[in-house]
Amino acid sequence: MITLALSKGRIFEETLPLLKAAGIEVLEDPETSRKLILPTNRPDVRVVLVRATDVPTYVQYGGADLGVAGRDVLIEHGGAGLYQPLDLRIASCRMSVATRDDFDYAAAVKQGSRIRVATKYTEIARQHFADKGVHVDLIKLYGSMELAPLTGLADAIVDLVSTGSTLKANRLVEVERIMEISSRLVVNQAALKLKREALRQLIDAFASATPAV
Ligand code: PRT
Ligand code: MG
Repeated sequence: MITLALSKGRIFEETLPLLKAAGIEVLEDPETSRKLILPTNRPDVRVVLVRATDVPTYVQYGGADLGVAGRDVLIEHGGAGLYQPLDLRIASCRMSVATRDDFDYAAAVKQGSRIRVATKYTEIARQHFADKGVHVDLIKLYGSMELAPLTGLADAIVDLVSTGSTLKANRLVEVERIMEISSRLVVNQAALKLKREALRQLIDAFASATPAV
């Protein structure tokens, strides 16, 4: 049996065409089914639904043989025990710094002031500001980051931006792009040895279905 870990929503939706190219069809819709283990047309392949941030953990400890996770999630997780053979170029967005439109971020950086930054992505933020030599106080949040600058909790946020409409709706502006984000295939290293043939086939099929840069 091969177990693939996916999160509901954009990653599931955008992985479906890649699975299809590999001859795999998921037999139930996660939006209507309450099942957490979904069968496929291949008796030897199943999909497990987990939180996006739990995908690397499932694959690391062998709860799944492989999975699909955002670069953001993988950096925050650390990537230990994971083989990352392929950038699938799906669920693309960018990691950015955003502030209220009346906050002068460039001036604060230039003056060397301590900046309060709220984020769910503390590892990416820590590395980014350390590389820039900017002093920050990081405030860990688990959601609704956009609210932090509006309430005075923080001067800035580090968050994912796709269309920019969430920032706009909250009168925030993107002041710095940190990195481009897309989702990768991650594989359990022990499984890669034990189920070599089957996993290789799957990785190759995914690679063929992934558009070149
Ligand atoms: O939602 P939940 O709390 O269950 O988990 P999650 O947010 O970790 O999962 P999900 O499915 O929302 O995201 C999974 C992965 O998709 C992330 O790890 C990213 O790699 C990728 N991705 C791509 C995004 C976005 N685009 C995105 N736009 N993840 C989140 N967003 C959010 C962003 O945080 C912000 O709130 O969408 C909002 C911004 O979107 P725009 O279009 O308004 O700019
Ligand atoms: Mg989300």
